[in-house]
Amino acid sequence: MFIDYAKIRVRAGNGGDGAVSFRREKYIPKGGPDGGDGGRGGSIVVKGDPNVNTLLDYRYSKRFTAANGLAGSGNRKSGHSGEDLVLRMPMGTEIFQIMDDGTKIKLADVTDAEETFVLAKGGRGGKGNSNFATPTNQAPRHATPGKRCNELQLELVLKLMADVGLVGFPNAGKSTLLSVLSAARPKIADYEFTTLEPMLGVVKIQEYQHFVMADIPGIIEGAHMGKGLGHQFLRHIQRTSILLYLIDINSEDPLEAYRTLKAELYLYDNFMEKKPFTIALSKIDTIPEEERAARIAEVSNIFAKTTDHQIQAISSVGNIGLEPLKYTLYKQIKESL
Ligand SMILES: Nc1nc2c(ncn2[C@@H]2O[C@H](COP(=O)(O)OP(=O)(O)OP(=O)(O)O)[C@@H](O)[C@H]2O)c(=O)[nH]1
Ligand SMILES: [Mg+2]
Repeated sequence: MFIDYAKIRVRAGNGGDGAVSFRREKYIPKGGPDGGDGGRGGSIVVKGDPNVNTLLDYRYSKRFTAANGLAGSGNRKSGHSGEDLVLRMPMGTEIFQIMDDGTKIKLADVTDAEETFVLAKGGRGGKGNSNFATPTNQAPRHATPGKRCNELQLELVLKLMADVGLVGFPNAGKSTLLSVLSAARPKIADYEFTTLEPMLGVVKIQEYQHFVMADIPGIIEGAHMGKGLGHQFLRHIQRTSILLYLIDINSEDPLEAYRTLKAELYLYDNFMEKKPFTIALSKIDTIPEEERAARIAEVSNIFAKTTDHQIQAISSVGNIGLEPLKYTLYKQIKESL
């Protein structure tokens, strides 16, 4: 199951207490103070993991506590530090702390594999009484306690990391395109809202050259207000480098379709409009061959009046125009970096 939101509670480990102790040795009646320091508590650390794709784990267990530091002991022995607790999260996870008044503070943005962030630092250990001996007080009887750590409430929001975001009405052929360009096997069917969860696919250009494309559920007018499957998936294309608008060549009004999609993205997030994009007309195999070129030219001309974008005509089923599309996208990604 794909889960892209979770709330959890974390607590770093408390510091161990400092010890009060005095040296006891044969023939030394009055030993000096030798209480050791407490160990540091373990921290709560988050690490980006490319093998984790969902926040599912954080749906089921919601409380995470790092180990406490141990108390110091005699002979100036420091207590052991508590081990850090490492939480592995998918790349693209944003972590917010929810404050008591409900406001949120961003703590981390997990974007790279193996990158770590300390979300909550373990408590410092207390000082043993051996630290407090002075010329006037050679037998101090006090030590300090370790620092106690409070629980933090965190919100985890996953925004998938992809280079290209596929945008289109339901049934436009987005999942089919992803399935022919990559090894991803999304569900495909001849009805709307087949795709219910975002999916990523790696599109290979050549060895060492590839990009990641994200397929999301179809968008309809009003999506930004929650219509259809709504805006809950739009965030997964929020940080792609570019967008690919996919428009069925059989749409009644392809230009209007494109405008509606663009408007929905803009209403969701103004920044989306600034992203570079490519427009592709899908399913051109459904137009009889003798009419095809004319129909493509007709639609391209309509678009040419309002945008200087080249339209790419493709068919995932008929394997038409897919290679040029791949190269166009790849080039656009490189240029956008
Ligand atoms: N003839 C033809 N049919 C296609 C092509 N691409 C997709 N289809 C068909 O169009 C229907 C919808 O395809 P999907 O890939 O599921 O469409 P989608 O955009 O992912 O749809 P949602 O997930 O509902 O938003 C399926 O029946 C596909 O077989 C194409 O290039 N040519
Ligand atoms: Mg789909």
